[in-house]
Amino acid sequence: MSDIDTKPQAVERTKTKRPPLYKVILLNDDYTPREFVVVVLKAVFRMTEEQSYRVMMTAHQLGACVVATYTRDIAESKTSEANDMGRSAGHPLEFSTEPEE
Ligand code: TYC
Repeated sequence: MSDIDTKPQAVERTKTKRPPLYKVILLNDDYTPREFVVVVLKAVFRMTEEQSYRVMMTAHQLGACVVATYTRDIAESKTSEANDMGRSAGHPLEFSTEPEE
């Protein structure tokens, strides 16, 4: 028998870490028409009429609502796209992005 140690000396692992996620939050205001908020949610976040209406009403009643979570780039670009739609139409509609806990 030879003295050579043939046991594997280390287990090699490839760890694929999930990227941190960011929430997109819809904030309530007193002026943007409800229907417009629904239009933006459907267009930018690909939600159905029912999902959009529910998210809009939650923000309307509670002050804010998490729309969805994405990787940072996507959360930020959807937030600007949605804010641009509000601004272009002359509404104070506001979305913001924050890291998920
Ligand atoms: N509060 C608005 C109104 O009564 C509607 C609205 C809902 C605006 C949700 C923003 O995130 C919002 N016209």
